[in-house]
Amino acid sequence: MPIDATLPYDDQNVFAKILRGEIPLKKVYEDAFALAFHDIAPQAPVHVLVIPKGSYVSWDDFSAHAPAELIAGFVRAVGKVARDLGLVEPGYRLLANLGGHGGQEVPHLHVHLFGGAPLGPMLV
Ligand code: IU
Repeated sequence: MPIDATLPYDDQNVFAKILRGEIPLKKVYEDAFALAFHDIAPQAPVHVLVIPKGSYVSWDDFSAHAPAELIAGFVRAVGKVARDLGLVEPGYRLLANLGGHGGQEVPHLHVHLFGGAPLGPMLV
């Protein structure tokens, strides 16, 4: 069920629990700015989620309100994860869903990193 991305941050959302270590995860990478882990329902041979450390509902919330150091650190982390997974060549896809029309289901900003096979054209 897609979320309303205009709602305040819910600190009981599943990724908040993952960040607090309350739920197990298949960790790929962690630093001061970001945590990356394997999606529980992968839609590609490689399907990793990268989330910022902090209470941000969506890309809109994060881009408007996060401190510049966190934004830079998060962006660097996303790139590093893809590089470390060996995805730069042959390539990969990044995706962030937002709100109802975007189909966002978890109300903590996450970037999907897809790779490991030719992904074909974007459907939308
Ligand atoms: P979306 O962009 O909010 O639609 O994507 C949420 C993703 O989070 C989706 O791919 C789920 O499979 C994934 N996920 C997860 O990895 N672990 C969980 O506990 C839950 C969802 I709930």
